[in-house]
Amino acid sequence: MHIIILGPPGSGKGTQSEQLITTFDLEHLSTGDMLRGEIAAGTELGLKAKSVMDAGDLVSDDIILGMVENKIQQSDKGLLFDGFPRTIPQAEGLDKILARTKTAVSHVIELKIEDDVIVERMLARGREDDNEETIRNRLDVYKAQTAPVIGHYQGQNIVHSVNGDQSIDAVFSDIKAVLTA
Ligand code: B4P
Repeated sequence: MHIIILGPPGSGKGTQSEQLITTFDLEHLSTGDMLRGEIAAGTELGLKAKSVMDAGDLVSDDIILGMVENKIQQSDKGLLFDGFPRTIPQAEGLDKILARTKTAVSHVIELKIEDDVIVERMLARGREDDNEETIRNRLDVYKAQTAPVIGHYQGQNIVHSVNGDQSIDAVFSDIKAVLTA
């Protein structure tokens, strides 16, 4: 079982992923965490990614797909993709990588939540890229580039929408119901 958790920035993808990997014994693949790891390690990739992330834009598809492919090849478990794919080319790239491993995505969980709730949550989180101007840009980028990814999977009947504007436990319980149905 490979699962994708999708949703606007700050919708709680990382928060839900922490519980999901334990309950369903999955490997967590968060492109945001991987990029922050590269920044913390001061790598060339991290240096390139930092200014893009601080502006709330997306890191290039080539960089992301390269990072993800390495991680998929090293894993022998079901994967939880958190914050990836964020563009149609990333979704198409993932299809090709998984086809080479003779596996496929089994569920796409879409977290739904209003912009104003997101802005409030992210300002409270206070990460380096969490100022109001950057957050608003990330929401625009989500609508333009990431929301179409849902359409990419809709034809396969594997997309499930969950209300992200509930307590952390209530969101988790809704996702669990989808995955155990
Ligand atoms: P990400 O690291 O993916 O993070 P995110 O979208 O900001 O947050 P997430 O949805 O995980 O929210 P969280 O659980 O933290 O992306 C960061 C940046 O990296 C992107 O802007 C982009 O530049 C780059 N990037 C990453 N992947 C990329 C890709 N594939 N392609 C190109 N670029 C990429 O929750 C947010 C806050 O809400 C937390 O404080 C949390 O405690 C709180 N919260 C969560 N659930 C809650 C609930 N139910 N109720 C109340 N509060 C809640």
